[in-house]
Amino acid sequence: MLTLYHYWSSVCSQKVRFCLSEKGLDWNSRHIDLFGFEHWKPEYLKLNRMAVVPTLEHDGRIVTESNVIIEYLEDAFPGPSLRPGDAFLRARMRHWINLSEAEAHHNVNTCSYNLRHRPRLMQKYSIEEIRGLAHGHPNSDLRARMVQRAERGVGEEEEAAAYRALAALVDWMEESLSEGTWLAGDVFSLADVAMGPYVNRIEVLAHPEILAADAHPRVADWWARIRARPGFQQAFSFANPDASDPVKR
Ligand SMILES: N[C@@H](CCC(=O)N[C@@H](CS)C(=O)NCC(=O)O)C(=O)O
Repeated sequence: MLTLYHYWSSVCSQKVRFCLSEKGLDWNSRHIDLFGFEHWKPEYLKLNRMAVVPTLEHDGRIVTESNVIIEYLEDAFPGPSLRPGDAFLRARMRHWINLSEAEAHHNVNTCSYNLRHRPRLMQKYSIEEIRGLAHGHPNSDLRARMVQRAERGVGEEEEAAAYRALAALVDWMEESLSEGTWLAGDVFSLADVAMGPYVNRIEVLAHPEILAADAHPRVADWWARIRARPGFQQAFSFANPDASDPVKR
């Protein structure tokens, strides 16, 4: 039995939900309310020491880290293969999986903060409450960043640098897609699963023009094909259980 601990709009959770749908796997949902700090509770920390979603439980065994989880699902279950047969293309696939964490995740998180995360926090808590709550954060680096960001938001220059990094990543995708219909050649793979949720998020951030089809026709075509996949639609149809949340996508 598969149980996924996840949050509806978390890009890393979307990545795993997308993989589960593409593999045709049934799973139980355990929604973790990040803005209710459910991921800091001792029961959850026993599953995920880093206090982040997603976490996968498979027959009582725990797998964390979204990139590790999608490779695990591919290894553990038959069904549609999401890895190219060719060793070089598998290396390219892993390179994109890695870029989804090393480049896309960090920068998308920075660009999402002022627009999406901060208003959601401020709707629920005062700055004093956030300072108090932060004492309970299990990770000291994240604790300091949480207070600093809640107090001041992400700085203009930090945000601009993150948008520049995302634009460079989309340029890189365009180049990669000149060599095949998908990010790792002509086979839909975990590379596309890993990057899809980040492109989905960029589209609702402050600079969706990063994705403009005139400058990036191959990325635009790839994104249309990703969105048309039943697996993507199923994974992204998971509804926000909190109707009061100002963020809708
Ligand atoms: N490298 C981790 C990153 C996980 C991560 O940062 N998850 C975010 C949601 S996308 C989270 O749980 N954030 C909660 C927090 O920062 O307090 C993975 O890929 O699983």
